[in-house]
Formats: sequence, C-alpha cells, structure tokens
Amino acid sequence: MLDNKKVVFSGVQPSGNLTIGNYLGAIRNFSAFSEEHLCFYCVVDMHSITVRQTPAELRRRTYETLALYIACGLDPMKNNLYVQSHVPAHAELSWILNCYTMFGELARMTQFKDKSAKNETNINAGLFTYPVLMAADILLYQTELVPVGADQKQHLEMTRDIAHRFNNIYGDVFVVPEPYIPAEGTRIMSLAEPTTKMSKSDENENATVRILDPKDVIIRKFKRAVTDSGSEVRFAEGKDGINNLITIYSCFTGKTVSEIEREFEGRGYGDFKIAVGEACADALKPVQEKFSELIRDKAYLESTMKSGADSASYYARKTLSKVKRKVGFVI
Ligand code: AQP
Repeated sequence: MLDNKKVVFSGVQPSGNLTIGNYLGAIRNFSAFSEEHLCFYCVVDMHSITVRQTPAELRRRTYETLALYIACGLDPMKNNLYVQSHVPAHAELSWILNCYTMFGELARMTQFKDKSAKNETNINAGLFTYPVLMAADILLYQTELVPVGADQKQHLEMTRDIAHRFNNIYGDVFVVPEPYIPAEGTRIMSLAEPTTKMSKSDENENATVRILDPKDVIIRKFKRAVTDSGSEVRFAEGKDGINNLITIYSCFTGKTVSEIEREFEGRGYGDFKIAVGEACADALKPVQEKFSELIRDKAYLESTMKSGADSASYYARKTLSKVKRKVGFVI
C-alpha cells in the first residue's frame, strides 16, 4: 500500500514496434486499475539494451511506447507514466538484489535460454540478470499486482522468491507481489510459427501484427497466417494456428469460442482470416488515431515522462533508503 492504495506496476520494453501480443496480454489491461490503484507504468528501456539496439531507434520507440500507453487509455494525470532509466533507483536496487539472487535460479529462466539461443554472439551478463532488474522494478514501489502476459509468470515467481528471501533476513521490507494474468490474450502466438509466442523483435514481419500496422497490412498478415490443412473453424488440440486466430478474434470481439465456431460453421479458413483481420483493425483504429496526434507533440511527451519520473522517484527513494539501511549502508 502507498497513499492508502494498492500499487500496480508493469512495463514494456521499447525493443521493437509493439505487437497485438503486447496489447492484448498487457497494455489494454492497464487502464482498468487507474481509478482505484496507484499505478506505475514504465517504458523499460534498460531492459531493452540486453539485446543490441540501434540508438536512434531505441530513442524513437521510447517516445512511441509512452505515446501508445496514453493512446491505449492511460491518463498521465491518473497514472505514473515514465521511462525506467530516468529513475536511477531501479539500477541501484537491482545491484543490491543481485546479491540476493542465486546463479542457479537465473540459469533456469526460459527467457534467458530462448534469448541466448537467438543472440549467440551477445550472451551478456545483463541478459542473464534481467529478472533481477525486473524484480527491482516491481519491489521498488511495494507493488501488489503486476498485470503481465503469461510469458512473464516465471520472472514474477522469481521476484516473489527474492522478496521472500530478503524479508526473511531483514523483516518485512518488501510487499510480495501477485501476477495479474487475464484469462484471455495472455499468450498470443506468432502468425508464422504458431507454437512460438508473438514477439515484437521477430524479424519475420509476417509473424507479427503491430499495433500501428495499417488496416490493409493487418488483413494481409492474417490472410497469410499459417494454419493446418483443414477448413473447419474449431478450437482443438494440435490446431495451433487456428486456435491462435480464434483467441485473437475472441479478444477483439468479446465473443466466446463456441459463438465463434457457430458463426463460421461451413465458411472455411479464408473467410475467418479476413474477419479476424477486420476485427483487429477496427479495434486498433481509435488507438492509432490518438497515437498519431500524440506522437507529433514531443514537448507534451517529454513533460509527461518528466513528471512521471519525478513522482515515481519520490516513491522509489522511500523503499531504496529502507533497503540501504537494512543491508548496512551508511546513508
Ligand atoms: N505474445 C504475447 N502474448 C501476450 N502477452 C505478451 N507480452 C509480450 N508478448 C506477448 C506481454 O507484453 C508485456 C511487455 O513485454 P516486454 O516488452 O516486457 O517483453 P517480452 O515479453 O519479451 O515481449 P516481446 O514482445 O516478446 O519483446 P521482445 O521481442 O523484445 O522480447 C509483458 O507483460 C508480456 O507478458
């Protein structure tokens, strides 16, 4: 609790143009907490340099991610919207927590294994200790709820383990957070390889649908989506491609799986793919319109990120001072 409100924290890396996976699994769920909770939504630029970035693109995407937060309904007056590297307490707490995290537990993280396999020439220490920085992000604000997609569940469990370990030594320093993983949209899969997660850094453009893709591009990508050789729109074991499209259609329309199966009975995959594309493009249209207004106003985005960082720093410093005192630093 901070200011008598439960705290919510989440973040998105500006490591690529955001996808409908980031939207459905995370961002579109953020605004539901704004009225009742104290919310911290961060553009986690420090996480994104664990994979090599082009500096100008990273800067551009940092502004864009913040603009997308607002375009997706986050009011900067009701949420702390800021950039991770603007609040140095994240890095400071991360170092301290590194000393309370075991090598073996980090080595078990599936994201580390996946990303090391994809970046064989750059398996850096940051990629390895990524979950510790994530734990610092969350624990710094005494967070109770973390809205994330299912892929982040393992990292969140590690955050909880680190918090418990620290609390067992020093008393109740950290609130132990819970994940908030919505029932739908928790794991949107690649359109090209539906057994793997849709990722913004995927180089195959046909694998991802970006939040900012124009309607014709969205429909083209869905038309090309990999499916099995059948034709019946039915959610079933082993039909990963069609299951993914049903999930996406359900997320954008609010229809249940059985309603969708009835709607497309006897109509084949072709019709269904176009309908998924239409539903997705229509749902994203208001976000895209708001985004294009916001991105032109750099001064507004800069003042928003500055006031968000000032306010976040105020809360972060409280936890950090407590942690430093507990471990024995002279402060
Ligand atoms: N495919 C997905 N389905 C559902 N949720 C997803 N998220 C990401 N992909 C999907 C959720 O989006 C939030 C922000 O993710 P992130 O930027 O912190 O990192 P990530 O999970 O590694 O996302 P990407 O898109 O796969 O990025 P890259 O390609 O850079 O690694 C998280 O809540 C995540 O669960």
